[in-house]
Formats: sequence, structure tokens, C-alpha cells
Amino acid sequence: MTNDATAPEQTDGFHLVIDALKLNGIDTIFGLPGIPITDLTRMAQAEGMRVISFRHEQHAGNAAAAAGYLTGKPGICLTVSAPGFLNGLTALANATTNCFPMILISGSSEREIVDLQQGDYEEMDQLAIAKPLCKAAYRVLHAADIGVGIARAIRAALSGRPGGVYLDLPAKLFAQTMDAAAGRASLIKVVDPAPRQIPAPDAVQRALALLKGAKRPLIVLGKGASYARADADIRALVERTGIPYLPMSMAKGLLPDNHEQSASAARSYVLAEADVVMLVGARLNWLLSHGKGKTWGAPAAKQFIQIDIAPTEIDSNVAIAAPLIGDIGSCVSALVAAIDSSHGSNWAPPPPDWLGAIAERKDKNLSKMAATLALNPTPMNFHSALAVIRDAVKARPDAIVVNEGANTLDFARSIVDMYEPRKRLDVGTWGIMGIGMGYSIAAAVITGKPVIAIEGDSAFGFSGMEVETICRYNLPVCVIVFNNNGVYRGTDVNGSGSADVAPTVFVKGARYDKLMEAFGGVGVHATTPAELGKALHEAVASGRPTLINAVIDETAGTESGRITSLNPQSAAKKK
Ligand code: ADP
Ligand code: TZD
Repeated sequence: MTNDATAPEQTDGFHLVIDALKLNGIDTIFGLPGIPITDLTRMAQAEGMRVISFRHEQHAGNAAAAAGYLTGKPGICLTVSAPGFLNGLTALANATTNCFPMILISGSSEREIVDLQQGDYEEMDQLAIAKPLCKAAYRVLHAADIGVGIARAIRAALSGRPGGVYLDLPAKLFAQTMDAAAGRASLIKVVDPAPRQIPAPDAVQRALALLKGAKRPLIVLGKGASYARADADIRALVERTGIPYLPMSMAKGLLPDNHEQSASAARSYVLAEADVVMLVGARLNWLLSHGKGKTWGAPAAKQFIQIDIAPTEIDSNVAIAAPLIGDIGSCVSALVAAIDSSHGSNWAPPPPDWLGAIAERKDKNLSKMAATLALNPTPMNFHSALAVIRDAVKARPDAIVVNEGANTLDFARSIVDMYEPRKRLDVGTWGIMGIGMGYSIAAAVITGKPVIAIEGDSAFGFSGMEVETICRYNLPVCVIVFNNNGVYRGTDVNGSGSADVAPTVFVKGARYDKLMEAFGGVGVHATTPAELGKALHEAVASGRPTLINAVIDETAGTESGRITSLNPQSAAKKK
């Protein structure tokens, strides 16, 4: 960019941001334009980046987080100042909670005015607000520092435990100019942003000794294990040791769910009975009942090995007998190497009575489930609808499943088997509603594979307007709304006798399919498994944006799905 042929070539803040991202292999921005970043979105597109423009920043942020998880590079979300920033912040905090790498880049008002609180357009001290909600937060004031700012953001998002990073770019920065050659020289290509962390040999031996002595060993795989992309090593560890494993919901498919060592169908039994549990990229948070209580059986009989990159995760809920700190790839391959070198082919598989007891429970539970799935009630229930979706995913194991809701989530997690790593995206550590369309859009944009979003009707509502985005970019997303007329179910009554419906009840018989039709996509109203299956098959085959309004019995489902016990009244009753 030069106006004068004799003057040295100039660049500006806009271009430096774009060049710094591209230099680091980042080719996609998820965002929503407005002052001061509209031109940045245009220029990024002109410079060959993919710019996916959303209807609400939270969904752009969720898309960035999912892209981070799926690619192992930080996903980028770009927003305007104050309100746009705040809309993106939920996604940033959620990404950090889930250990997904993303960078929220927000334009901001001028420091001079913000700091004196003089009432600028969309004024807010965004940096201060973002800080407690993410791994790191930076602000760049000078164009010459953009390279450093973006390098620091990338490294912070990816290194150690991945997470969200906030980058504050005040409006004035974008128009700042500088010599183009100096600008180019100021950019940093980040070298080794997620360095391997090799576990200490004695920690490997300690873990191995515990594993070897176990009578009833169990491996729990979490979404950290999926994220680590150590698929072959993890498979080798599981198969080499013969130890049964349990995938957390987003680790489903890391090994195919029909693997004979999967203990998913005997989950309660193995958690309660195992004597040595090896956690691989899974925290002992509420999703694992904090490692104690009834779920886990007698505490004295249980010892934990935990593989994690974050040393402070260890002992967070219960004592960890053998912490193994490092990246999962290095830790798991070190374990396999140690097994090979000390045991060769003499590693003894777990005792047959343990494996036999698990197999027996699996068989029983699987045949019970098969009988339930074979029923064909009218109206459809969660099971009959999900049986069809299960078959569709089996036929297209490369499809990505996005899943949110309460009952819709719980049933889909246990009924829809996954066969490939990183194909299932769901509500994650917070159990948050609203990830549906953002995750679906990212999955479709990043992978080009079919996406099947299995959505409770309440859950869908949080991001429903993004079906326009799906249609605008013609993405191969099939949204299935499990429509049971309300949050959890549709039968609640207003106890006061006033005209309002109960707080959990929606408009009865709503036609979510029309929403997709409004933007040129395919809408289908499905009242039977056959109709649902046909529409899903066509959607996956054609790749056309589709929304199937799957009518589910409004009496099916329980309040809060499987976590009813966390409602204050139920929790109080238990005490
Ligand atoms: P889940 O919800 O599936 O149980 P969590 O999100 O609770 O899984 O746990 C993921 C864990 O994985 C986190 O503690 C995180 O520090 C860890 N982690 C993420 N990436 C890696 C990695 N590459 N190597 C080691 N640990 C990792
Ligand atoms: N708001 C946010 C952001 N996250 C939440 N988890 C909730 C509210 C509370 N909540 C749940 O935990 S599940 C759920 C809400 C509102 C919706 C359940 O209804 P649904 O699913 O229609 O999506 P089912 O399948 O009918 O139970």
C-alpha cells in the first residue's frame, strides 16, 4: 500500500493482524462485523482467509472453540467492542473450561476515553473483564507489536493445558501505519507452540507398577485424550494391556464404541468395582462424581493413576497414587515402551473373573437396550428416534455428531455409537446449552464432512437463528430437533392457575422445520422413525442444509435428564 511511488511501502494494523494469523497457519475467522472490525473481515477475506460471519457472537465463539478442538490450532473469533465482546465471552470462558484452544479478538474503544470513563461508543474495559475468564489476556497498542501479541496469544492458547485467550485490539491500532518491511520483520511464526512434555521415568515406573498389580484395572479416556491426537498410542496401550476402558462422552470413538474392551455398557459396575483406575485426559470433576461416593464404591479399595499435562489437576478431588505429568502422547508411548521393555510378550491381561463379570453385565445391558430400541411407540420417544440416528451414524462413521439438550443428550450419548476419534462434540464440562449451531458450523467448515446435530428443542433455541448461517454457506448440516414441547418435557403445569404456561413449557406443536425453509434449506416434519430415517439419509447424501422437526412424546423424558439429583430440592432430600 503506497500513495507515493518514491515513499517506502507501508502496511497497517489491519494487514499486520491478517499477516500474523496467516503466517501461523490460521486460515479461518469466525466472527460478526461492526465498528471497528468490519474492514478487517473484508480485508481478511480479500487476503484469502475464510471469514464465516455469524448472527450472534456467542456462536462465532463456540465455532472458534470447536475449530480449536478439531484442528489443534487456536480457533479465532472476531467481535466488535463491549456488547459484541460480551457476547463472545461466554464462548471464551466455555472454551477455557473445556480446555479447547481459541482466541477471542475484540475491537475496543480508545484507551484514553475508556480509562477516563468519558463515555465512548461501546466503551468498556474489556481486558480487565476478560482476564479472570480465560488463560491469558493481552492488549496491543502499537502496530509494531501485533506480531508479538498474536504470537503470545497462540502460545498461551496451545501450550500446557489448552484454553481460551483474549486479545484486545483498540480501534486506533488498525489504522496505524508502518514501514511494510519493518512490519513483516515484526511478525513471529511461533515455533513449537505445544511442546511435548516428556514424563519423568520414575513416574512412568510408578504408574506401571500400580497397573501391573491391579486385579480390576480400568482406563478412563477423556476429551483431553481425544484432543491430544495420540490415537495410535492410546489404542496400543489399551489393546496391549487388555484393560477395559470407559470413554467420556467426547472421547467416544477414540476407539470404536463397539470395541470389545469398551466397558461403556457396564459403566456403573466398572466405576464401583475397579481397584486401579487410570485417567487419561479426564478430570475427576462432577462428570466423574469427583472420584468418590456411591458411584466409586469403597474408597479404600481404589487407587488412581492420572495422566495430565496440568500438574495442579492432580489431587484436585481425591488422592492420586501415581500422577503422570506430561502430554498424553508422550506419557502413553512411554508407558507402552516400558511395558514392552520390561514385560515383552509376558504382560498378563487382567484376571478373567474381572473381564468375565464386565462381559456379563455388558451383555445383559445391551440386550435390554436392544429390546427398548426395537419398540416403535406412537408418538416417537427418545429411543425410537435415536435408534434411527444410531444406524445413520454407523453407516457414515466419518460424520460429526453435535449433541445438546438434557434427555436428548443423555440418551444420544449412550445409544449413538461413535467409530472415529473427535467426531462427537457436545455440551462439555459445563453442560452448557447453546453450543449446537456454532459447533456444527465449525465442524462442517473445518472438515467438510456431514454434521448431524442432535438437539433438544430447548437447546436448539439458544442458537437457532444460525440456521441462516448454515444456509448462507450451504453447509452439510442436518439438525434434528427433538421436539417434546418444552424444556425436559412438555407437560408441566402452572401451579398458580394464571393464564401463563409453566416455565418449562413451549408452544405446542411448533414447526422448527419451517425455520430452515425460511432460508432456503430443507425442512422436514417427522412423526415416525421411518420419516426421520429417510430425511436424515437424504440430508447426509445430499449435503443440503436440513432441519428435521422430530416429534417426540411430550411425556417422555425426566427433569434435568440424568442429573436430576443436582436440582436443589433433590440434593436437599438426599442429605
Ligand atoms: P472429560 O470431560 O472428557 O472427562 P476433561 O475436560 O475433564 O475431560 O479433562 C481433560 C483433561 O485433559 C484436562 O485436565 C487437560 O489438562 C488434559 N489435557 C488436555 N490436553 C492434553 C494433552 N495434550 N496432554 C495431556 N493432558 C491434556
Ligand atoms: N442455560 C444454559 C446456558 N445452559 C444450561 N445447561 C441451562 C440453561 C439449563 N438446561 C440444562 O441443563 S438442559 C436444558 C436447560 C435449559 C434444556 C433441556 O431441554 P431440551 O432437552 O428440550 O433441550 P430434552 O431432551 O427435552 O430434555
